[in-house]
Amino acid sequence: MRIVVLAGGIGGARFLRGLKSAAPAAEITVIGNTGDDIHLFGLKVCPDLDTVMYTLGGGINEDQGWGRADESFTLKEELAAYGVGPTWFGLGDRDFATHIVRTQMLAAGYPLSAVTEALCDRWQPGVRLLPMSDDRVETHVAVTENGERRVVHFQEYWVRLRASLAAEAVVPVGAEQAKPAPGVLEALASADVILLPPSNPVVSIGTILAVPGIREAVAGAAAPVVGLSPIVGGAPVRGMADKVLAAVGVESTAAAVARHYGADLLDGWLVDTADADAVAEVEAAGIACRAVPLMMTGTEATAAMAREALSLAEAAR
Ligand code: GDP
Ligand code: FO1
Ligand code: CA
Repeated sequence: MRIVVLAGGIGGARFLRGLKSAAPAAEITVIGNTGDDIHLFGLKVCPDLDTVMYTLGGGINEDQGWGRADESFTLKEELAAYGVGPTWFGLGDRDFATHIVRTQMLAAGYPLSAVTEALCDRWQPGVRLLPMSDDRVETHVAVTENGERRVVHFQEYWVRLRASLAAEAVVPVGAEQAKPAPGVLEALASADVILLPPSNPVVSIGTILAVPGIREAVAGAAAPVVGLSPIVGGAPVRGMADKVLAAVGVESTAAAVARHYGADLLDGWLVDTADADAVAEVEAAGIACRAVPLMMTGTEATAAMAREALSLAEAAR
């Protein structure tokens, strides 16, 4: 079975761990979000690709959900001693090595997809990890800070500002000109199932779908498309997805996110048992829906979610 997953960082990565356990024989292709990418200290950092790679490869900081386990921050402290920032972004010593290798390969002319494959040679994530695009896409957020309207990089909004200001607009800069990375459209066309894990619907999956051709390929694929709600009981399980959902005029409810993706894209949608009330509303929108436990408390609970998603896909086929 060929499964394609559109993934952001922490939610996508944790779901993939459960999916691998639920479907050990499946050939899994991950289309990763690169809109969170940022250039720092002359290096290209790809947080969502790295979160998937480290989580599935056994190198993740489990408590945090991002960055390396057993990390130190000597380099960051030395840079700060020179007055070189940003100080608000926590790049660790072990993590720096990944960004140095990536930047060196990009400078030598390799596309991001080839670089990601090379990095995965070390981590062996057990999935084929493709960036959504080899072209540069960077999500920016418009905010009003101290009475002044300005646009900040998504990481600055998320990490420095902790999404404490209203997101007035979320713009995936460069997405319109970007092309899907090699293998992305082919994987979608030949998939048996396409899954949208509980990832951020705006800045993770929304950004992937904003690359021209990808949304069309998902909606037009022969395979059923099933998503899992990242919103449980009217709020994001983790993070501040409600802030960026508000920017696109979507309420933070499991049903509103399903309607935002739309019946043209989704065949099925899983909501948490806490949102069982939403099932009728989602089905009325033309999307098959079931309420099942959706808290990724461990690999077994997450594998059960993956099995429910595959079962709903089978029913929606
Ligand atoms: P990020 O790139 O690190 O922000 O990660 P993603 O975009 O992949 O996913 C973040 C989303 O996953 C957030 O909106 C959370 O609400 C959601 N999420 C995190 N943990 C869980 C969980 O256990 N269950 C569900 N249903 N959603 C979760
Ligand atoms: N998230 C934070 O909240 N604070 C950080 O300092 C931080 C650093 C960081 C470094 C590398 C990396 O791959 C991820 C990092 N993240 C950090 C997580 C990342 O910003 C977010 O998970 C997502 O991009 C939000 O969707
Ligand atoms: Ca992310």
